[in-house]
Amino acid sequence: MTDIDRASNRPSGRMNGGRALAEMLRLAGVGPMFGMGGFQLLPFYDALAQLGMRHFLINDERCGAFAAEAYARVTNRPGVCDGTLGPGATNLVTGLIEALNAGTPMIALAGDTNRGHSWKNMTQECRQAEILRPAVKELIRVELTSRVPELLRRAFAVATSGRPGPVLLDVPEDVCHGEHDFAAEDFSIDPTTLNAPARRIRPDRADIGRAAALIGRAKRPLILVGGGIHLSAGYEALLAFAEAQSIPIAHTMSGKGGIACTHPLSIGLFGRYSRIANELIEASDCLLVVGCKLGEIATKRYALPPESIPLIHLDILAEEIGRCRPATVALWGDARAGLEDLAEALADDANGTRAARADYIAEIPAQMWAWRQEAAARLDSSERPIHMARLCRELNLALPADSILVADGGFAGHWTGLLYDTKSPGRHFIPDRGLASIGYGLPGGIGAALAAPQTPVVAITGDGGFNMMLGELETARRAGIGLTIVVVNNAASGYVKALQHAMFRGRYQSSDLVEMDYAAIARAIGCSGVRVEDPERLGAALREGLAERTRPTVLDIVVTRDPARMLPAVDNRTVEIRQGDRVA
Ligand SMILES: Cc1ncc(C[n+]2csc(CCOP(=O)(O)OP(=O)(O)O)c2C)c(N)n1
Ligand SMILES: [Mg+2]
Repeated sequence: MTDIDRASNRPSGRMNGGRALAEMLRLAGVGPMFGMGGFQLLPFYDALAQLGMRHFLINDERCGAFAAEAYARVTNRPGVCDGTLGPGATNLVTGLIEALNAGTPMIALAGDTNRGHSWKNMTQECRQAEILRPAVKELIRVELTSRVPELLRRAFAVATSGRPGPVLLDVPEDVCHGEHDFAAEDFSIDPTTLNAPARRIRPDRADIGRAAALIGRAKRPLILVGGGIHLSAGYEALLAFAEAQSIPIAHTMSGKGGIACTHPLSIGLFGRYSRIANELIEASDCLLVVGCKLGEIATKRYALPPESIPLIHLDILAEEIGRCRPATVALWGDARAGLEDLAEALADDANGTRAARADYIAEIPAQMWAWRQEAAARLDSSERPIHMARLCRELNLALPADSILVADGGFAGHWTGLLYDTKSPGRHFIPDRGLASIGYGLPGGIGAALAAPQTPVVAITGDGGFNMMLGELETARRAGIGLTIVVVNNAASGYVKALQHAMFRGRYQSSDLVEMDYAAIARAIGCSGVRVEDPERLGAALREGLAERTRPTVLDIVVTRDPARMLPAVDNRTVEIRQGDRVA
């Protein structure tokens, strides 16, 4: 819909607050919404029905927030979810914090008490604004029905500007049910605020000059990318800069897909788990950190990178720069804009620089080859129960370049973060590293599948995370989406069990799950379900799932039950990693 269409399609006249909310979201062109109704927001639901807008009932508001969050990641447009007064609103908290920490644009609506009766023990009344405020970038309380369009407009501006994030609109019952005479002019929205990033800022010229000088004279520079590269959609700028300057790129879990993992300049994951990247960081003489917070996992609990290496930090949030590691040069700005400016500043010497770095660049494929040789036994393993590395290899083989893999917060996310290879730049790997809650996989997969209906979407989740969300299989079935859900069935809260193995000599407490057949459960809900115990069957099962386009498929993958072998590598919080220790 063009802006003109939108403008000519403005409503006017007497309507309630719920209708005004829906009309504004319609003008904003939002995608499918996720929520669970309650009395307060019912006028909004009624308006959605009348306007023919897509809204999915979810079985837990947390999942609605997760689904909207994943939708936003795939589209860079704010995802929309809602919850009713009290428990509906409080159930949104986890998903909203995921969005807050990951910088994902979202609009959440929460019904609140009728102000004529607030503070008189209304049913479900709680101090929800206070509970939700630290979970969002901005909480906007709507006090007048007449201000609904204006404040929703504000919500979009906040959600997509600067570092994107979630905005919660707290809507009292009487505001939602109350009526107002609206003029057509009330319904306007700035089209630039409908996508993130709404606006781009460029780093200071002098800072770009200082950074370019550091990079220009470096012999072994490296780029470390985080999730900010996706928020900025800076893929072309990153690739152009790295190729022009012959600089390899390492990524965090969130930054995976900044360039294709299969690109010769990609050195894979760095931080807690790494193929070859950590060693290359140690040997680097200049690091350019792009859109990355340098948090605990990226830095192996602040052990990386060595303080002696000059570090340039490019980030949209000025206060993130220097939080965990002093920056030699701070570049405050949009990732794409900053990379473009650096490329321009260094363009004249690019040919000479590439020649000078030829030997350095030649090391990368050789090191990657050596790593692959060392990891081959695990990647090709035919052992039963299935080896996680083998599962990752089969995902690499089966998933086409345009597919999206959504990874849950359990150890499946770490395994795929390390071993899954995206084949083109973009949002092809979506892990919930904002808050790393388990349970994101299935609802995240729902949001991603609805955002990209033509794209193959696979969600990988632990059995514990899947148990949390089983009800959402009903949502996925009802939505009729061809989502493939890979359940890593180890009959355990595996990450916890592995840590108990490493730290408490195998004294396990509350880390075992009942052995279950998730394929049978899926079939009972009307989904397709395939249980896989033989690694040779993995490829065919994945292809079967990808081919199913109208209902979800659950692949129940029986993997190792040995807690000594559940993690992709030694966790440096529990044991010192020594030379020669295996890294998957
Ligand atoms: C909501 C939530 N609770 C607890 C944790 C801590 N945690 C991290 S991994 C993990 C184990 C999850 O089990 P499962 O989903 O089966 O994954 P596995 O590690 O077995 O692959 C737990 C409990 C978490 N990340 N999120
Ligand atoms: Mg498990």
